[in-house]
Amino acid sequence: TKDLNTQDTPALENRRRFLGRSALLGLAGAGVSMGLAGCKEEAKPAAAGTAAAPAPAHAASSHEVAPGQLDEYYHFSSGGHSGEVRIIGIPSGRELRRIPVFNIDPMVGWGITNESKAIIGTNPDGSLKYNTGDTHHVHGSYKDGTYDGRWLFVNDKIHSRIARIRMDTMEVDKITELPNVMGFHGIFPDKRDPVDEKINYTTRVFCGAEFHCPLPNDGRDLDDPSKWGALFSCVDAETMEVRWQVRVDGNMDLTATSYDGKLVASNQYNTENSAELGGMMASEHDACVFLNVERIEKLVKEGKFTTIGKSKVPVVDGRKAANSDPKTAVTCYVPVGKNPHGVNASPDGKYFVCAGKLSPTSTVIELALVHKWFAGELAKERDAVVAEVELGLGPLHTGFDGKGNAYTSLFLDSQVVKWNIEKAIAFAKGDKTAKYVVDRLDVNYQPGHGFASMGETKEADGKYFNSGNKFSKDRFLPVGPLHPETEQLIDISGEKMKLIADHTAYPEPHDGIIVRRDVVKTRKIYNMDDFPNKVTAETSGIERKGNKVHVRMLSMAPAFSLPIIRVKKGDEVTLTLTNHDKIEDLTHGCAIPNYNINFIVNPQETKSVTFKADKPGAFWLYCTHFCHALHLEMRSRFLVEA
Ligand code: K7E
Ligand code: RUQ
Ligand code: CUA
Ligand code: CA
Repeated sequence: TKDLNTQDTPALENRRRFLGRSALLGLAGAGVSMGLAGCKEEAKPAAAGTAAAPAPAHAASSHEVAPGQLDEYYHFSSGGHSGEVRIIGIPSGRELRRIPVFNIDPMVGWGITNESKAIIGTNPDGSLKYNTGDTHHVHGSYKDGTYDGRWLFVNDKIHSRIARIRMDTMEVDKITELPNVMGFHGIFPDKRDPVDEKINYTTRVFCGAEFHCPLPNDGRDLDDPSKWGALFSCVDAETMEVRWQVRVDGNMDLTATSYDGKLVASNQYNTENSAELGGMMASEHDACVFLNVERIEKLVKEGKFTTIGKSKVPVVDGRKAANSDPKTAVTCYVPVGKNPHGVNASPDGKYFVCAGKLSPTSTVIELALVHKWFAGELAKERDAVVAEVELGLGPLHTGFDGKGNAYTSLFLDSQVVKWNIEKAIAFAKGDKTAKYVVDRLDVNYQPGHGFASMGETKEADGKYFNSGNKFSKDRFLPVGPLHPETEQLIDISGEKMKLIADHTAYPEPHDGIIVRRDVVKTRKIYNMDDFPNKVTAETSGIERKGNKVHVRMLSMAPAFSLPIIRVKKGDEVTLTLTNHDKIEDLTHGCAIPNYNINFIVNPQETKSVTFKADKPGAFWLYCTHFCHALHLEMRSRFLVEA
């Protein structure tokens, strides 16, 4: 690209030399193999004295969380194709909890109990519709530009579902499948209403679709990808219903919302609308598409939309051909560096940063200028770009410290680069003395997402930065061909970044948020009355209606209320269990051997399972969760008559 700004440091040059020719050649030719080439070169661990040599062990620092001490932050992390979400303490790296979302978790009984199955979604025969998921991005609901501690939202890239986690119990309470969408990747809640000044909190969640597919995807147009399309979706945060969709040109990767609530952005690496790898890399520029929420909702209100297939969700046309007049357009396609991955909004609300991936640059787009374009006062979309500066090879994601600095991950260079946004803009405007690169830090290895403490809120505090690395190689004890991932914790409070810890993660976290601990307010125990099917001492017992048997039982350490549960072979058994213990942390489990039943009930919680008693015999229903000195004795006889 002609308008590429270059500002390199000697350190980067050394590192590139080490990375070897293949990666650079790959980049020069926009080669398909560039990503792999970078990894392969660095996989030779013995290159001592180079940037990739293991960092020296760090002495215990002030970041240590001593036994009995609590962390300063919660890190809510996606779990990738494990389908879950994790909660980690920062700075300790302690894994505090796993939240099953799209996966099955026998520990809590997620995907096993009737209640969790109803949330995940079932087939007419009661079996789960899906039991896999791919979570990439977790984001919290907002109020006044910062987290309100109410909800987390997370995407499922495989089956295009959005899940909501209530933060008082850290459990999923709703899952919605997006119609006519494939590869739902970017997700971001809005920060305020686009019109109503009084609504300063999250009411919508936006979802980008990465893969084109036939519309509707019912067997038509299989051999004509030119007819396939990608839809951007808006989900109501409260009801979790899909409010509307917009058909765009090109695909959508990640998503970010503006602090003024008016615009939402999605980076596009396939503006070519291609179905093939080569075609997706054909253009010199791709785009960051901005969607005008107020205008879209006006069109929906006026009935100016279509629907697709069986879906009743209004679909507005956001393609270029239908949006040539900026003053009425619902979409603005701002050209950015080739095949970008990632778009992030700066905490001051002024900029959106897109990273190039196949271009070594980061593009800074000024929100006010995008607004100007929508007002018909900016000549070209590209004029909204205020800087496009070189950072290094394979830039992906960007975090912010709230002090005007951005931190971009460089996948190929295996670095995090700290750069100053205003200086980058000054440099791009012609001030070649403006040193925008502040610092570089080698990470181990190949970083994906990087994110800072409170970095996606107005309260970005510039304390910690988490680098989610895709390869750990030699950083941990070998555990077989499959390695853990490395989450590296970086102290960003000073001018220079300081690597303070290597934390392991089960594959594969992508993105996360680091939230101040005072934001999160969880319940100590459940409220029994929140469960309409709760079992009390009065209702405990066995009720038969034909071959349907309802077993109502309660648990109180160290016993279940029914010592014997007798049914007949062929009965359909529903077992409802309420934990009557009120002591915080006193959880019981319920497992039935040979019947594949396994779940827990927390204090004052109720859960149920339904299954067919198809195996005659005696089975010990036992407590799985160590609860009492007589935990092992906490069991009942489940007797199935032949
Ligand atoms: Cu870069 Cu899905 Cu956010 Cu992974 S995506 S890293
Ligand atoms: S028993 S404390 Cu299996 Cu040793 Cu659990
Ligand atoms: Cu109840 Cu163990
Ligand atoms: Ca492209």
